[in-house]
Order: sequence, then C-alpha cells, then structure tokens
Amino acid sequence: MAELEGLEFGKSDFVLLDEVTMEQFMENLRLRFEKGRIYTFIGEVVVSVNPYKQMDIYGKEVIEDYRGRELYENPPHLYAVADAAYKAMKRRAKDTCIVISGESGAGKTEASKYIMQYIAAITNPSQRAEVESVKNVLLKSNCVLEAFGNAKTNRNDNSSRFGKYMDINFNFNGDPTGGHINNYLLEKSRVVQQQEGERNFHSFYQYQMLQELLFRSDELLKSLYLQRDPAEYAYTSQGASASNNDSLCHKAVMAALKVIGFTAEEISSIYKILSTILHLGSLQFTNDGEHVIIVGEDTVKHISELTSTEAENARKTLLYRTVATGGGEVIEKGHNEKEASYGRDAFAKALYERLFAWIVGRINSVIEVKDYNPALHGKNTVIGVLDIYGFEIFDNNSFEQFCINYCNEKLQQLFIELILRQEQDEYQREGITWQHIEYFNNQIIVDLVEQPHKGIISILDEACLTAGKVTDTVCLDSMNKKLGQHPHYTSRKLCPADKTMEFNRDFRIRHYAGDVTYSVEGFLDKNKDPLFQDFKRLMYNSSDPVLKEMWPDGKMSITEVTKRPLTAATLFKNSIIALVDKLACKEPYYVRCIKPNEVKSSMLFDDGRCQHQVAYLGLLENVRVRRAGFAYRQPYARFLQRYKMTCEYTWPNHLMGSDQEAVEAIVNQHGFEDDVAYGHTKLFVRTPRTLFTLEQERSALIPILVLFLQKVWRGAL
Ligand code: AOV
Ligand code: MG
Repeated sequence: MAELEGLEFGKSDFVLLDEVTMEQFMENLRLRFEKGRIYTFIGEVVVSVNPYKQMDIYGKEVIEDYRGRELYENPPHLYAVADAAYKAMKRRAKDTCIVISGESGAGKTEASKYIMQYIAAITNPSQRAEVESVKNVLLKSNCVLEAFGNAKTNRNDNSSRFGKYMDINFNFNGDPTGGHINNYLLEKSRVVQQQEGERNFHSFYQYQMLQELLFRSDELLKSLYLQRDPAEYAYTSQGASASNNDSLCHKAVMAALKVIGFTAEEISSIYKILSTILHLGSLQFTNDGEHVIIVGEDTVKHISELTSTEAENARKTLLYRTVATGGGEVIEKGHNEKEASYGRDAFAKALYERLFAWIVGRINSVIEVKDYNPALHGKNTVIGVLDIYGFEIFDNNSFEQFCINYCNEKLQQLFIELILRQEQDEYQREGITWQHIEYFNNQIIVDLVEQPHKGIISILDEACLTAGKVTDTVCLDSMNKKLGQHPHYTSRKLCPADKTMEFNRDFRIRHYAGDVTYSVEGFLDKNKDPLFQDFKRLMYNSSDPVLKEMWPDGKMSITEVTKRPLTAATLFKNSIIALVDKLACKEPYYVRCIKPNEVKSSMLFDDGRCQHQVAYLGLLENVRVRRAGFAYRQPYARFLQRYKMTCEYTWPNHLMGSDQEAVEAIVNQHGFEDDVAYGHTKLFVRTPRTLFTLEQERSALIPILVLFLQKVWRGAL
C-alpha cells in the first residue's frame, strides 16, 4: 500500500481509510483531485479521475521511477499497474490483461495510451531493431485508429466509437514480438448522420483540412473532386465543424500510416474511399414522372472514377436492384426515391465500416507474430489492453447506445466476477473466516439483454426474421409483453403515467450505471443492417485492388442461395462474449476511470456525479473486499520453498508434520502472526509489506548462502 505521499494529499490507497463509508471515500477522492493527485489505489486497482488538463506526471523520468518497482513503493499511477501486469507476465509467465473502464469521457483512451507508452519504454533495453519496429507499429496504430474510429460526441470531443482490445505478445526476454488488435462494432450510422453538436469521424475533416495542400497545390483535392470545406458535404455539415487540430492530426496520421507500412497506393485508396463517401452524401434522387433519377450525374462520374468502376454500372447500382424471382429468373427492379436514398446511405456506411476493418486487418498483418517457435523462444506470453466505448446516455439513445451500454454491463459483470466474487469464493473454499460483503450483481441486466429466447436481442432478432413488415413499434409491443415484469425494464405503455417517455417509441433499461431511455425507432433496421447485393458486386468488380479486397462477398451471384446473415446485435453479442472469455482467462488488472464533471473542467469536482460513479462502479465494495481480505496467497509448499532459508527451523529442510506447520514456524519467527490466515491449502497474507520484508531478508541471505556453498564445495568446511 502506497504511503509515500504526505497526508496532505489524502490516502493514496482507499484501503487505508479509517472507515469504509461513502463520505470518507468521496472526501479522499475530492481532496486528491484538488491536490492534483488523480490516481488512487484500491489494492492493485487504480482509480483515476480525469484531470482535464495536461499533468506533469508522465514521461521518461517518471517511468524510470516505476520500472521494476513494487506497487506499494511509489505513489499510485497507471505506470504502477502497467508494471505489475508486466512483471506478472515476465516473472510468472502469466498472460495478463489491463481492463480500463468508466463512462464516456472518463479518460479510458488516454489511460490506455499511457499504459502502452510505459510498456514500450521499459522493454527492449538492447534496442534490437525488429523489436523496436514492432513497438513503433503498436504505438503508431493508436493514432490511425483514433482518426478513423473516434469522433466528437456531446460527451467527449475524442470519443471512441469502436471497441478496442489489443494483445501484445512477448518473448521470454519480455520484449514485444508482435500483437493483435480486435475491434468491436464501429458506430457506422455516424457516417451518414450525427446528433446536433456532434461530428462525423475525425478522418473526414482531417484530410479535407490538409494545410499541407496549400503548399502542395490543391492537386490532391482536385483529383478527388473535393471542396476543402467539410460544410459542403451533407455527411460532414450536420454537426460541429473542422478545427486546426484536424490538420495537425492529419500529418500525424499520414506519418503513422507510412511507419506502419501502408503503401502509397493503399493510402491513395483510403483517400478515394473517404471522398466517395462524401460524394455519396451529396447525391440526391428525384422522379422525372416515370423513373427515379439522380440529381447531379457528374457526382456519379466522380464516384465511379474514385472507385475504379464503370460509370454506367455505378449509376445503375444506385437506382436498381437485381432480384431473383421464385422461378430462378433474374430481374432488375427500380428503386423508389426512398429506397434509393436508403441504399445510398447503407452503401456509404458499409464502405466506411469495411475501410475501418481493412485498416485494422492491415495493421494486424504487420504486427502479427510470425515464425514463433516455443521450443526455441520459450513461452509466448501476452498482455491485453482493453479500451472500449464507455457507458453513455444521450438525449436520444438508439441501437448504438444499447450495444455500447450492454457491453459495459458485461465488463462490470467481469469485474464482479473477478474482483468481488472469486475472491470471496476462495476464502470460503479455503475455510477462512470471512464476513460476506454484499454487492449489486448486474447479471440480471445482462440476462435481460442477452438471454436466449427471452432477452431483448432475441426479441429483436425474431422481429427481423419475421417475414413481412414488422415495425419497430410492433417489436416494442413484443418486448413489452415478454419483459413487462422485469424489474429493470419499463416502457410508457407499461407505465402510462411516466411522461418522460414516448408512448409508442421508448423503452427504458435500468442499467447498473443509470436509467437509459432508448428510442426503438430504427432498431430493427440497424439490427438487420441490409445492403443491396448490387453494391457488393459493384465493389468486388472494381479495378482498385484494395477496394476489391474489402468486398470478397461481392463475388456471389444473385442466384446463389445465401444463408441469412447474423444480425448486428447477435454478432456484437457473440464478439463481446468471446472478449469476456478471453479476458477471464488472464490475470486481470483494473483501471477504473471517473469523470469529475459534465463540463470538461479541470477545476470542478461534481460531488453528485462522482458519487454516482463510485457507487455503480462498486468501488466501495471493492475496498471492503480488499480490506477485509488478503492481498496475497500462496500454496504452502511454494511459500516454504521460497522463504525457508529465513528461518532456522525450516532451513535446509524441516522436520515438521506438514508444510503448513513449517510455514507457521516461519511466520512465527518473524512475528507476522497477526497478518496471516491459514487456509486448507494456502497461506493468506493481508499486507504486501509482510511479503516485502521476507523478500528483502531472502535477498540479503542469498549472497551469504552462495559463499557458504562455495566453501562447502571447495572443502573448506
Ligand atoms: P474515454 O475514452 O473514457 O471516453 P478519453 O480518454 O477520450 O475518454 O478522455 C476524454 C478527454 O479527457 C481527453 O480527450 C482529454 O482531453 C482528457 N483527459 C483524459 N485523461 C487525461 C489525462 N490523464 N490527462 C489529461 N487529460 C486527460 V469514450 O472513448 O467517449 O467512452 O467512447
Ligand atoms: Mg475512448
């Protein structure tokens, strides 16, 4: 437990509070925030409060202070957890993971970057070129993914609109040999529509704002048929505008793409796809009395040129769809205006989603571990870093918020499982006397969303599969019927007096982190996520190899019977369940981020908002479990093996009845009786300091022992 700071900064570990009450917890959190101490431990968990200003607590020198040190030797810091995860991985060959959670804008992404920088800084001391290059790609990938996957929302100017889990692989030396990025559900609806005050993904503004182009002539923009001003385009003119920061970031992104190894052709294809999307947004459809036609045929030409497709094909794809009749005949069916606009937007979203997935895949192809031979190189170990979109409540919450908030429920469940439940289960198993600690288990909300047949996702899927026109409202009815009794679900229909919801539109989930009212409008469409097959074929037949590669499913002909694809919610659910499984088999380290206020101020500590977060994150329960509990535990045999040299009764071998008795002898000789408990198979140690003292004694004894043994070998004794 860190006690290295003066008391004027508050308690650096919540475990040290005089009493575990909300008042004391909040008092300490506030005091530390006001004194610029944004990190506080709960044992090995780091609680972080977003400072909303640059802090002078990062960088090379500070990294050196934390490198290789024990958690309690330094003030709380992200570096301390990063080092603990790294040490566990290196010393004990454990796969570890660092899970960063907290609501939107709480500081998760920033924390993940500091953690990555720390790991990069402490590895590869011999500067081997191939390791340096892996590190470089890992670090640089952040900037690219942020450009394409982050956007300004009303909660966070740089909000992650996708989930990211990055595995870093290490060799037996503890140096990174590669990695892998998993991305989760990009919020692609943002490509065509943004809420008031929000923006499209940064990438769209960045390359249009390219100041470099002022010097390099506007050739590039001309070749893309683009205007410089994002306000010219429907998809980038709805919300907030571009800023100088965009052009700065653009330079960094370009440099990063090059470092990662994107070729000039690939970068050019990325440009072209972004421009295509913007042009698509400008396309309008009208009816000439007989047919639906496109307003602005020039734009179609630009699109076909940018996508390396035939202009006529592109035009047709925007206006018609090919359908196979029951008799196997293939016919072309014209869209009405609404269908054409719908198709255009679906195409724009899919283009962006596939571009993003392709970029992630391309980065992975560079960093994936190649030719790793465990026999030669030892066990390949992993540290995973999870930075996902945080819990969010907007004025208008849709399918995306539903998915994001479900994901946060799952992560909270994992926290409960690993930090609160397993801990208590083990005490019970080992027969340690233990006062059970109550906590809210959010499994009930997870079930509400994901349970087969009964959960919201199942009901949505069922509605999507039903032939004919099941509308969002019909689906809402079905949810009301099936879930009306659920304590965490309600809707206006079920509760007519509640005027804060719309009658035929809204349902509310009582999430672990607060109540969220979702508008069911658009849920079915977003879940089904249809895209006319014609667009896929158009892209597959592009002569741009990069674009073609992104659309392999365009190969199928219309008459081929295809299995109904899984819905967006089910795909997301499956990927999140797989993620949780992946995390659950690693040794977890936690960073719990708190957002101090709603106005992005570095001065304001909003008690109400902070207390709410402390409550739903289960931090008080975390302190209680930790405090009443034991920081370390070790099987008797292992403990004995390591520390037997520190006790006259156990060195070199003990003559006692059992290992437990021998361990008791060691503990008694050092006077640690009050700090331990004896389980059926393990010794439980309450404070890390006890182990630290034993470690120090052991280290001091080793040279003496070596001398002694050398003398024995030489026959001097
Ligand atoms: P998030 O990842 O938790 O939200 P971010 O990490 O993007 O939140 O943080 C939001 C903003 O807070 C950043 O852009 C910084 O301006 C500021 N900030 C956060 N941490 C720090 C820090 N350690 N030092 C200085 N400023 C900080 V979301 O991605 O929306 O859930 O989906
Ligand atoms: Mg983020």
